[in-house]
Amino acid sequence: MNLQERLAADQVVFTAWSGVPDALTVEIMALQGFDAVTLDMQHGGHHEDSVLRSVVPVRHAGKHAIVRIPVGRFDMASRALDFGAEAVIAPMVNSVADARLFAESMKYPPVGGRSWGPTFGFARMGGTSQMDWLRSMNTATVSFAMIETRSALEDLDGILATPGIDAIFLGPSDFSIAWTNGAAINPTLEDMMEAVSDIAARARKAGKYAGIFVMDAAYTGRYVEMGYRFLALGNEQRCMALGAEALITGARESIAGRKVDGVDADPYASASRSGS
Ligand code: 3PY
Ligand code: MG
Repeated sequence: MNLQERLAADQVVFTAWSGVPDALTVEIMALQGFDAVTLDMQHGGHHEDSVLRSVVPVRHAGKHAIVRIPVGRFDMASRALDFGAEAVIAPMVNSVADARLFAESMKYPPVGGRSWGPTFGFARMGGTSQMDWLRSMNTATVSFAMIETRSALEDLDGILATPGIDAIFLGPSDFSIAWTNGAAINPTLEDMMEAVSDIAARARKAGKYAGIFVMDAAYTGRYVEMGYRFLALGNEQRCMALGAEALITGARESIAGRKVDGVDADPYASASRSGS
């Protein structure tokens, strides 16, 4: 199943978040247990060349390749699709006008104005007939409009009603900054959870999909209960930090209390005892 079919089937989809613009690193992320990898061009280091190269290991691992474009770079949305991405996440879609521009770049006529030229994507996605591609791609690709400001919230129904917008993706960090008028950054701010829940409900009611960036894995169940199905998890830094912490903790626990030739096997235990 492609990403759109999985979301239509109401499946939970977990995406890794990649900010290291290197196809070998993306390959490692793609080979973990995620369903998809999102290549981040907004705050991550990905750029056109790294996206062009990184879609390959993601698809090779049987995962969905997704790109988050920089703010307002709707030209890059079409290019990401031409490179073989299945979905594009556009940050800071703050109005119906933004949503229209995004949809225009994501969908072929008559829905939008995407220009023809899937130079890499056609072969990467197993295309066989240009007409089939033209006919199928408007539904097979997923456009996620990011909701992360007060103006986006005010225009939510219009954004959801925009032809060619398939889904919303909530950015809880920016949303918390907007929610508190710049007083705080707290992606799990309890005070905004009702709004976070309402956004998913309104998206689903409009027949669109809802996604969110999960900053704290413990909130995942709550988000799924609210109606979010597309859930973005950690980037390379977070995965490495968690993995390294688990490894080093496991190794320390394993040697704690053991002696080698009468000396503590745990170098940190001896070091702290000697005061160094
Ligand atoms: C946000 O939380 O603002 C994001 O953009 C997450 O990716
Ligand atoms: Mg954001």
